[in-house]
Amino acid sequence: MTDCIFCKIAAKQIPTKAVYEDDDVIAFNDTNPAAPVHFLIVPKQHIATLADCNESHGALLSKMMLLAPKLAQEQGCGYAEAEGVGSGGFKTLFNTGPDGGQEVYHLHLHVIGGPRPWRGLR
Ligand code: DGP
Repeated sequence: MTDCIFCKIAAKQIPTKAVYEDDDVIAFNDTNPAAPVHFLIVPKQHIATLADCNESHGALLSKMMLLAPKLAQEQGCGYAEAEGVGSGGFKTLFNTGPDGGQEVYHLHLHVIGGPRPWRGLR
């Protein structure tokens, strides 16, 4: 996918500071943050949308979902039940398709948090 901005970021063709990276995924801060903490967890493999995923993507999706609370913790908006409601927390969001507000057609999981108030996402 030569014209895909997130493929270019994953391939290091566009220098971007990663908050996390392994062989399968890269996570980096959103250029248009909706909250004090707003980063994206992005598979290195080009998949356009969540609606393009099937059972073969299960392990990848699981990795992305399980990374969200771990990286949120590292980025300062983690949540631990033991610390009680009112302490920390974050949103996770996949935008899918035009009516889902998707702008970049390369699968990504938004992780959005930090002390409120913040505007959230369109
Ligand atoms: P979505 O609407 O779910 O497709 O959101 C795409 C997000 O990607 C949007 O919040 C802004 C962010 N974004 C777009 N281009 C870039 C980029 O080149 N670098 C970074 N870090 N974020 C980008």
